[in-house]
Amino acid sequence: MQLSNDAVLSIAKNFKLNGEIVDYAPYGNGHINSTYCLKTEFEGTTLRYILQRVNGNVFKKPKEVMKNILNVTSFLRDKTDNPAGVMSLVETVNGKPYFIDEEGTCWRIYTFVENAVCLEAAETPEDFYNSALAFGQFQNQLTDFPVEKLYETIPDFHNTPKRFGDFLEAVNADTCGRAEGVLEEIEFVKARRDFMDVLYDANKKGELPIRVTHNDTKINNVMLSADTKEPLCVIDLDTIMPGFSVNDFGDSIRFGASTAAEDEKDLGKVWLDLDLFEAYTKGFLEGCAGLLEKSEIMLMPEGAKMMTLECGMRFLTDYLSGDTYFKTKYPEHNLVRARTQFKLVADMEKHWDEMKQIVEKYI
Ligand code: ADP
Ligand code: GN1
Ligand code: MG
Repeated sequence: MQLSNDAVLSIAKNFKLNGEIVDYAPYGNGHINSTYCLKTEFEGTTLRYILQRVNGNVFKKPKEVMKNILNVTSFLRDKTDNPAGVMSLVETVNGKPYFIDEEGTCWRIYTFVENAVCLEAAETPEDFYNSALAFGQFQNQLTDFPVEKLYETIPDFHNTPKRFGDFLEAVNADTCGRAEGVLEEIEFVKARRDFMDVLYDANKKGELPIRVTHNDTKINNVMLSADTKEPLCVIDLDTIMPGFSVNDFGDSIRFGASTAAEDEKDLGKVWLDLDLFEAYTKGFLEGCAGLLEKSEIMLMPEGAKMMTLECGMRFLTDYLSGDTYFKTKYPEHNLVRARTQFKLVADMEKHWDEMKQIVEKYI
């Protein structure tokens, strides 16, 4: 959804911005929210802000999303001596951290994280290592955050067995008549039915604790210092919820250790890059600084495969259901994305022993 100038200005005027808005444009590559960069002129300099329309189809209780973000960011701010490393919301003129418009849609403004880069793909293994440090440190800093204070902003977000049930329902309903064209992909998922319980089973056995996790750890959800590329700030805090550390690890691998983009059409270009896998493993464990248990670390390859399989299944479910969840740019977009995920899963299975050995090196 793109807004007219007038609409942006009428939303933005509800917030306490410094200066007058002189420019705005859609911004970033997120699949869920609508993001705009606003520019204002203030005392002779240009300031930037991030305006976001929270997707009410995905986040049914946006006020709970905002409460989580406020709680977590104030907790992190109390811990740090670098406030630039924590996301900061701009208040509305009524002193609120978000604005609800006439249609009930939730809007918020963050100050722009300046002197930083947000990458769609690592340019070097060091970039990826730095993003791993950022997410590992984030995990570590939140270890004593009171988990009972968190709302589950998307229930069962990384409940892969439940996602599998939703997928089967979408196949059976076949509301768009698309199932016949993707029988191979459907079989690929069904053949991995048993694997989907692995992390929940480990949790039941006491091998995988529930922690406060980010749950959407793509490299484009972290800002690195523009000068040094060192970790600066973790962003996209909408899905902070109780979860498994190995899923935070795994979602980063899914997106960032692939040799191709998430929506690459040529599957011949899509592989798991084991050097990137190792760089991330090293960085994530360093960032976690001894927090993770051995049994948990041993399950990191499972986290990578789980997040990749789950995400592929989610893209395919959305394709079968008429593309109502993820933003798409063309009719087959979700199917293309699902195929890259399944190619990666297959490649992980091929390199399973190597993945395990890499992780063991860092215990
Ligand atoms: P989505 O949930 O749709 O992925 P994000 O919160 O990740 O939305 O924002 C989309 C993009 O906007 C990010 O990938 C990043 O490039 C940019 N962005 C978001 N917040 C900020 C910020 N505070 N400062 C600078 N860039 C930001
Ligand atoms: C979405 O919002 P964004 O683009 O960072 C999605 C993630 C998926 C990802 C796939 C709330 O992330 O779960 O892994 O797309 N976020 C939500 O790229 O569903
Ligand atoms: Mg994002």
